[in-house]
Amino acid sequence: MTTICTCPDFAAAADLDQLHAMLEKIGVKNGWNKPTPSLYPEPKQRFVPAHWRFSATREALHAAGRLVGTEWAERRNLILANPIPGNDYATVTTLVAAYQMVKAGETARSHRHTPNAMRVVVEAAPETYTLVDGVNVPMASGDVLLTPRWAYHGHDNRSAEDAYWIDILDAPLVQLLGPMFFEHHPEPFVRAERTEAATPLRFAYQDYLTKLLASDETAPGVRRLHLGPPEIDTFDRQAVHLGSRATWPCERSTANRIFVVVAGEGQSTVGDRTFGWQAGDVIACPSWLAHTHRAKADAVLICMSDAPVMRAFNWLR
Ligand code: GTQ
Ligand code: FE2
Repeated sequence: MTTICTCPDFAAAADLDQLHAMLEKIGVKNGWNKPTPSLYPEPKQRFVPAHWRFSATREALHAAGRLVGTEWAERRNLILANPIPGNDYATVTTLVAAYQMVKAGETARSHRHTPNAMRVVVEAAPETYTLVDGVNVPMASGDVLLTPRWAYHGHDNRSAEDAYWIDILDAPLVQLLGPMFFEHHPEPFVRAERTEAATPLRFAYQDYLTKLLASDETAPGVRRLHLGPPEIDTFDRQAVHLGSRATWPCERSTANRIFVVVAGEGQSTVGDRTFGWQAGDVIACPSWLAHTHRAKADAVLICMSDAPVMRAFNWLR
């Protein structure tokens, strides 16, 4: 088979319109006809500030608990998709948050995936576990639990109370870059025998709260504690304590953040939006927007941030 060259006669282009039409024929776009980077001296944020109330989603999870079984739903979760047109997943550009509920006596089978995950527990009675690589990790209210990429993990609620928590995953970043892999555990759900309450994958509430309260103030009434070592490369987490009526002003940054309220009450202004919050609530704080957090009553927040990604490529400002 021979192909006949149907190249446009560029030499005959009399004006830009003709040239642009010819460019179409060879499958290229002109780069001079659209806004150049110099017209965007600063990041334009597509995602918006947003807030979700645990009090509302708790009821929704309860109804889902009646209608959706963990035998066929991989996870019974509610995705906190940022409310912008066309988005049904990401909470901020790189991260997704979801509420999840595992009923009393119920299990969610083990799987593994390339996205990294963590959980902030809202309500869980003793003997509620997340299984990581075959070991039970206890879940209690306020605990922060890490599930690094490719670790097998499932959930096992052996208590008599339904358990509620918030998942944070870097799945939107993985989708953006491409390396998305997922596998079920080869066996149906197996209960783990071994329990490890003290592991680098668990930040127990009482432990980190004690350290947080013993740390120096970074602003009047504001204390912050990094929950590390990292274990996860793409996002970090900080516990923040705001004393009653303390205000924590945060400058805009290229890092995207998600806040989870662990305790207390207050209000946050993100960009031009203000949200009143309580324990269990989630706030999306997209990059390059200033934000301020105020406590009405002593409050503990967990702040997840993709700063490690920005820092790795020297884009953190
Ligand atoms: O618990 O393993 O919210 O894999 C989304 C994906 C939770 C989990 C989510 C997940 C999980
Ligand atoms: Fe998972």
